[in-house]
Amino acid sequence: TEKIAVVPGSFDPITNGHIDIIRRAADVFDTVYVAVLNNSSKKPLFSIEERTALIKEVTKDLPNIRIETSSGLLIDYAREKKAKAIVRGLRAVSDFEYEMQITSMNRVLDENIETFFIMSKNQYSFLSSSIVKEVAKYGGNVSELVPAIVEQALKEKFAK
Ligand code: COD
Repeated sequence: TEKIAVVPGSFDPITNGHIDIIRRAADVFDTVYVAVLNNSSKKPLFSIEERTALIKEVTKDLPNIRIETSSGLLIDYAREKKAKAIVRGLRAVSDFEYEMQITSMNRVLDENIETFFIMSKNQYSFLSSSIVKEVAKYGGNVSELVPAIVEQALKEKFAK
């Protein structure tokens, strides 16, 4: 049977760290849904449409991934997609507490969907969308951290 996973996130914007996790998930699972969701504790810089378009562009060489958005609960989305797994990335120890919380909550909501963690590559373990936005806002060079098209989108956003 087809093994389906969901890689959820706010992706505001997608970074090389996210891309690494998506690629590695796509290597293990038959189909990977990248779900662009709202994190109610974050105020996004890019709209859902902009974030989705950037992800589509930088992952277009991967045949087995689908990029979608959803405004509801992650677990409902995962169930709807018949996903067996939610895949999350783990960077430093600082991610652990938060990831434990959402994993436990999602397990209460549906105990049949597993959460899998992929450890970040060393070179990306301190990379986050927030850091990228902070650096780009003040005109710093983010070309090692995000694809060129994302770098361009950040420039345009902060030029306004
Ligand atoms: N290296 C490896 N992994 C990374 C890196 C990196 N450099 N940067 C980010 N990641 C991983 C993150 O650890 C995460 O697993 C994923 O990439 C996405 O990260 P973000 O920051 O874009 O996404 P989050 O953490 O804001 O996503 C939170 C959700 C949107 C998934 C969450 O808020 C959610 O599920 N919202 C929907 C409503 C819901 O169901 N809420 C209840 C949850 S209990």
